[in-house]
Amino acid sequence: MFEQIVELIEKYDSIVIFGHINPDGDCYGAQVGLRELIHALYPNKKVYITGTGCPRFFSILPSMDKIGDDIISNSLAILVDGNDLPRMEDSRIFNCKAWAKIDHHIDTLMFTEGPQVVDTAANSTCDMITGMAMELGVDISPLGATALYLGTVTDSAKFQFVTNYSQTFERAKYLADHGANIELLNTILAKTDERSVSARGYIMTHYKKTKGGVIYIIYSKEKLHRLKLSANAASNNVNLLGNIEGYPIWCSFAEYDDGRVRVEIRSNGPEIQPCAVRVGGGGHAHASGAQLKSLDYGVIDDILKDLDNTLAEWRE
Ligand SMILES: [Mn+2]
Repeated sequence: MFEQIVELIEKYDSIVIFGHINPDGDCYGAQVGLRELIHALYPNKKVYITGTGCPRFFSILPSMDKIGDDIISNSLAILVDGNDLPRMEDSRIFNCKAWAKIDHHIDTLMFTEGPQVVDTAANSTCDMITGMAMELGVDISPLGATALYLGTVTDSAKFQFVTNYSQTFERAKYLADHGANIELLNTILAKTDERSVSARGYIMTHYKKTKGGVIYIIYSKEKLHRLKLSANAASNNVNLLGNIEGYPIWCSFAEYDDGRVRVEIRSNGPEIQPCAVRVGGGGHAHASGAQLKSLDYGVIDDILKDLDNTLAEWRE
């Protein structure tokens, strides 16, 4: 499955692994894990990870590399956990020498720059890279195993959203066998603080409902400042509004300080990815996102109407 990508890796002494905008545990874990995998196969290659990563885990996993433009322009780029070049956080990806992609998001067929492996049935990109390590017979380092476990557990919401349990647990076993520090990861993942607790209280008591039964919450930047919450942190809390009986779609709109708006949509009923695509976003069938240029209530209203229609059709 990964032959073409491995062939390309063989040709380059310098490789930069790129993750998406608003990096999460899967994107960061895949970057670190893939680097460990490549180093296990080719100890002399220079492999860099770029972007902001997840600083929360820097006490047990590596921080990100600072890479000069000269390195970028002489390297193979590998995109992980994202569809396409413009989705990557470090926009210098356009200046690389060659490209390859490993991802589990629904393919929009925009990536034509090189070989790619896309598995939309995989729960996480980390799960795919674990499969890659097993397929290639690689003994991944404990650090790589810990990083890959991070994405495996976060993107599946602690093994709740899994398409193939037998395969996922087989891969998780490989990571445990290779020294993944699961206890320490669990401790970091479970930690919260009082500010987050009060923000959660606000979210769970201030959501709204459309006529059609879609649950939503809109955070202006003023509201976020009052809550002492970043737009990303608010967006990452979208599942607080999930799984409420009778409301299969829930979503949030959070305004960044620069005026852009992050949209997150989730569903345990109809597929909502097409609605995200219609406003320039994308993702998974039941978990998608998008970004709006500004907090335009007309546009938000259109998205909510689109979701209402999707829900109505599904209920028929
Ligand atoms: Mn992912």
